[in-house]
Amino acid sequence: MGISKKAVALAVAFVGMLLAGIGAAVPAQAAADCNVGYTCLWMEDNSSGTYIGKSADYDSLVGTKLNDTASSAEANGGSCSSTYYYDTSTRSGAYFYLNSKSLVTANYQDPNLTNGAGKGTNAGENWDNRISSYKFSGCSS
Ligand SMILES: [Ca+2]
Ligand SMILES: [Ca+2]
Repeated sequence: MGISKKAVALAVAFVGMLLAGIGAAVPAQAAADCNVGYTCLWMEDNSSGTYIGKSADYDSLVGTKLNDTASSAEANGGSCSSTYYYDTSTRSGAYFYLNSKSLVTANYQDPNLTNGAGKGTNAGENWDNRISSYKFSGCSS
């Protein structure tokens, strides 16, 4: 009798924990926030889907889920006025750039890379599923 009562109590506690977990499992839309100091890419349009935020001065996206899959972008350099995005993994050739959201406050995001993207020489091209590297530019030291 004692044991089965204890088992019931444990089961009730366990279900309670599960329910609490379900309630807490709904995440805030944190991924849509591109924090200061970061450049951000999303796999889908409108800053949605799989997300990556990068704060290094430059990097290749090869080996990440966002290599050749990004469909929207936002730049928010903390001390760098823009982010350049390249088709190649070596930061050369065709590119476009976005300004820093916090420093320039204009032209800092593109919600749909299909119909042109940002500014720069190749800004009028289709940049959907194409970005393979980036670098911060216009940095103050
Ligand atoms: Ca995509
Ligand atoms: Ca590419």
